[in-house]
Amino acid sequence: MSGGTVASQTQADREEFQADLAADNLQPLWDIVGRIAARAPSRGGVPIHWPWGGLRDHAMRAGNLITAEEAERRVLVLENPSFAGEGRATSSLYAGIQLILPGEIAPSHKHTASALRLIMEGEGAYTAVDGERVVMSPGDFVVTPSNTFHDHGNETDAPVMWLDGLDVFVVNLLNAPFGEEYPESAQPISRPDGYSLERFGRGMLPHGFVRSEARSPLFWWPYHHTRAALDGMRREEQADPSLGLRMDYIDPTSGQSPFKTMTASMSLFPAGYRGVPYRAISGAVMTVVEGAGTVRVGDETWHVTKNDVFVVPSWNWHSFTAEEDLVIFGFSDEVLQRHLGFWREERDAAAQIGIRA
Ligand code: 1HN
Repeated sequence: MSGGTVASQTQADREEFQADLAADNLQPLWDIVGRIAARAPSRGGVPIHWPWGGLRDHAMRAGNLITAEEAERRVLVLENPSFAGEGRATSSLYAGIQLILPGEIAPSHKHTASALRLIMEGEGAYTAVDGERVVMSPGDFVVTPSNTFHDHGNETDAPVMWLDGLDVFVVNLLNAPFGEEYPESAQPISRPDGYSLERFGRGMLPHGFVRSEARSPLFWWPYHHTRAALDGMRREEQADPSLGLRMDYIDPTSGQSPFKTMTASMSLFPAGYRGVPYRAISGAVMTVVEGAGTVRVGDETWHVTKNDVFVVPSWNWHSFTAEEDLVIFGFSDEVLQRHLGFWREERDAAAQIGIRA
């Protein structure tokens, strides 16, 4: 016997066989294996850049057409053209620009999906999580852990906008979504504004505190703290050749990302920085918090400035160049990929030793 062809085999026989299989809910693996078990990642979406001017204009236009109450959340979803109609920014991440106008409330609800926010414009709107409000400023990072009631309100006289990130597609992959409206638009508040930062954000824990696996008790990371941490790092450390000076947000009671599904970080690229190309298996959504520079992702090159949003899909080479001090917020599925044992990253070794420009 040799491993040759099967005798007396025609295309028609195969097609008939395939039809018979399909009728019994079966598929020949040899036809679909390339689709279901690829040799390398290629379905992370395309690199894409949304300049802030357009995002802001569209968001303000939405503000004239629908209320936050009516919309429940007035959000423009950042959709990767690779996933048209699906609302995905990357294969696993959801991102959107949320606008809340003066006097509005985005009504309280909860759901399985976890959410993160990075404030882009406007000072003084609040988000309420589990009986506590935080009053937010640009650059602040706020999280809504899985299954916690949350509502947002703007009692100021200016619009407030932020970047939302959610793990809805991970939840949906596992068919695990549940959700519930709170009976009133705003949940009752039982603690002073920002109290969780006092209790959990100072390197101490209330005596006897019992950690819940499911959620970070800290849910607000003010930008002035983040920026001070990056400035300290800059004084004392060498920037990573690809990642600049990067700090990751953590749940202080676990030392890990506040989510099991998403990693969030803030990176400083000092003026004049020229990064070495890097790629990782985690797809990411990023936004410029301060400064300006150039971002290369795959075959794309963008000049980026404050509040621009862009997608770095999984396994795409990318690099950063800073004209002036450039601060970039990013979130990705890194923590999940690491937990699953899928993590991979690479640096362009040739560029690192100066063979390539
Ligand atoms: C959600 O609850 C918010 O709470 C924003 O602000 C975006 C997208 C999908 C599902 C739930 C919010 C969302 C969302």
